[in-house]
Amino acid sequence: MSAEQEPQVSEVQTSEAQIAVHWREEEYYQPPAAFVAQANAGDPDIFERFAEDHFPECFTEYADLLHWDTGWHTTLDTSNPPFWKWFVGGRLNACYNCVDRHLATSRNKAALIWVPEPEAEATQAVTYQELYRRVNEFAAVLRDFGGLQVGDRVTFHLPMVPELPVAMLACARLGVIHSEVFGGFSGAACGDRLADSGSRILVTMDGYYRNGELVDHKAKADEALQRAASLGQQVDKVLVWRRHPGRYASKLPMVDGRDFFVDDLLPDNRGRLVEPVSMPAEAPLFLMYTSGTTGRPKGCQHSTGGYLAYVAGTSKYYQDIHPEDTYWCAADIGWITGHSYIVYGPLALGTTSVMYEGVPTYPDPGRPWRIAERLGVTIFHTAPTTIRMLRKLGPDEPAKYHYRFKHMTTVGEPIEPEVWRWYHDVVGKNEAVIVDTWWQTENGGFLGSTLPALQPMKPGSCGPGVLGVYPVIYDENGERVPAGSGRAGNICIRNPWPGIFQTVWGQPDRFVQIYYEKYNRNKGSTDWRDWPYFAGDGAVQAADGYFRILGRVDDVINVAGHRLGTKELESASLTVEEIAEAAAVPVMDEVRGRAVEMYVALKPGLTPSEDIARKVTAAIEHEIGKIARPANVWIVPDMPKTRSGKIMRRVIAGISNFTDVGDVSTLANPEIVDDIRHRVQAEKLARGQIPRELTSQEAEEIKAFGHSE
Ligand code: 6R9
Repeated sequence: MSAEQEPQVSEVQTSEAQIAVHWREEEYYQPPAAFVAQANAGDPDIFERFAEDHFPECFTEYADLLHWDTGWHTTLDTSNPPFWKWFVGGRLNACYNCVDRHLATSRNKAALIWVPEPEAEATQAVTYQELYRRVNEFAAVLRDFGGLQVGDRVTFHLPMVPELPVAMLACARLGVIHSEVFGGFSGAACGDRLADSGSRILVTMDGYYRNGELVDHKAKADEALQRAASLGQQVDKVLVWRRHPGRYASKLPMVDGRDFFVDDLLPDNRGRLVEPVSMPAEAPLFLMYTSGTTGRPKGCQHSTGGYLAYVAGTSKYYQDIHPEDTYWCAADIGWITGHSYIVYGPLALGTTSVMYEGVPTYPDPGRPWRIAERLGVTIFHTAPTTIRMLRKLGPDEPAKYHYRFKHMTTVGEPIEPEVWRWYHDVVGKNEAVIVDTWWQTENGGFLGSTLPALQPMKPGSCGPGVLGVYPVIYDENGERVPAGSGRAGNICIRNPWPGIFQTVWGQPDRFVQIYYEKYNRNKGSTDWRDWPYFAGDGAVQAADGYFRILGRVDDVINVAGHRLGTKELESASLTVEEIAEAAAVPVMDEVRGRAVEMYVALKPGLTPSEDIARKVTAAIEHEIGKIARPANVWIVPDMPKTRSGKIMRRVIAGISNFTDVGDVSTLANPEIVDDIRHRVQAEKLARGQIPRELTSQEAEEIKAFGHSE
């Protein structure tokens, strides 16, 4: 890629299969000299080391960052495509790599610094030595009291507390596969994941602070177990950490013989040590569930060796983590970003990783900057939705605090160039480099980004493929869409990389079908070149090789960086007795990027009411969680449908966003469109939900919505 290329004006082209995208090219920002001088990846020589003709051996550079009990004999085994195996023959333990091996040099250094939400409560520094103790003791509990063995699954439903990384690392120590469900998800959503993973143990917490309130979290456990049981999964034990040991914060009683306080179990395990189990590189380390086109969540299965090598390598070069950095990734560990870039990557490198319990704007939008100032944070990592919120509520707050970031990350959704510039100028005080990192739950680590000292930043673009990763844009027919053509298409990765997930837990056919079938050239081939990975995102590549990600091409709505499946939202709505049909669509939202709007049609003979709309919202909160709460629920007389009876989501998405609904002449009931439009748009205006004008890119997204049906 050549960064010096003249900014180019994209052409507008339209075809059935491709979206045309046109916008102003943004200007480059160069990394500050002070950053370049100290960067881990400062020598352009690195591009040569990771050049395509050095694939796959280039990734031994990442694997060499780890301690291996036994070396590997095959870097990449492609014999059973697309189930790639990395570092075959190698054995290691992820917990040993993140904890034990740092003791010799850094036992007194903070591994984690935990900031509770209540500002009066003291910050907790957990040294590597203490982490070692806590992990060992909890591993003893899991093994001896929980009866867990290598390969068993255990589900966590834990908030942002140090007990979460402790529990993850304890599992890793035992070779037990952890599956953390985001704490904000409902009990029902947790139950679905408990059942899918076949967990016999749930680890949860009584309560945690959020927005100034001590949330009763344990209340969700009963619901989760009930749901799991209804799906045929019996959970034997619930291990409950207490937010304040000895003081139970939940209103729900503990169930005798089933629920146990962890702080009651630990004293008997004081000082116990558990040998780290040496695991094959390709043994699963954890599952992380994500939404897709159908209702059933997908448990993305990540490996031990490939995954850990990949997050360590990308943390070193892209996060530029040095052992003496204080690194704060403000994501939730309940998402992949937290697994890779709060826990495994930073701890593998022996740095200090900051965790914050609560809401970034609590008690005011200066909070993150106070934390950064107090702890001397040097690297800051967050999502556009948080940046937008902090910019809206406290645009001048960063200037009031004396922190200095050398590096900042944005992840999870496209960032608008204006928001990027506020992040750069105000949060970064014009002295921090920014990396916009594009990747997914399935990927383990970054796929698209700039190497911070060596490639200039461009607001709104993530950059080129990362080291050793070769993205490409294909059109619907599998033809390559050239860089600089101004045309969008489906972004794919041509080659495997060590962080790629191994399969969808229990659904290997779905793994192949969703991610590889579309562009596979030859099913019998064991050549990785025939198996491009289909990411499910639309993208455009500029002439300089930088990618701009446009968003999902499947039926997934990205709300505040969280993937919500339309089918999950719709089936939740259908649990309301009065509802006959439901459709979920995205609407543009100033802070969250996208919000959800639900359209529902009632069973015959029923009259629309506020009460029914409220029930739909409650059902979604119950089935998924509050993050999925719809902005509006519209009860309509009928859905716009094709002659074959399919709901045309793009039409209602157009109505919700006040954009062109496109051609409706082929609908079975075209007359309904105007009817719905008048009702919905009049009501939105009455509610003060005045839409802003969409960018051409956003308008294209709405037009394409639901096209995968
Ligand atoms: C890590 C994570 C993945 C989806 C992905 C894409 C969107 C993530 C992005 C981005 C534009 C970025 N996405 N990073 N879009 N620029 N830097 O977010 O994983 O929760 O699985 O979401 O998020 O649409 O496909 P996940």
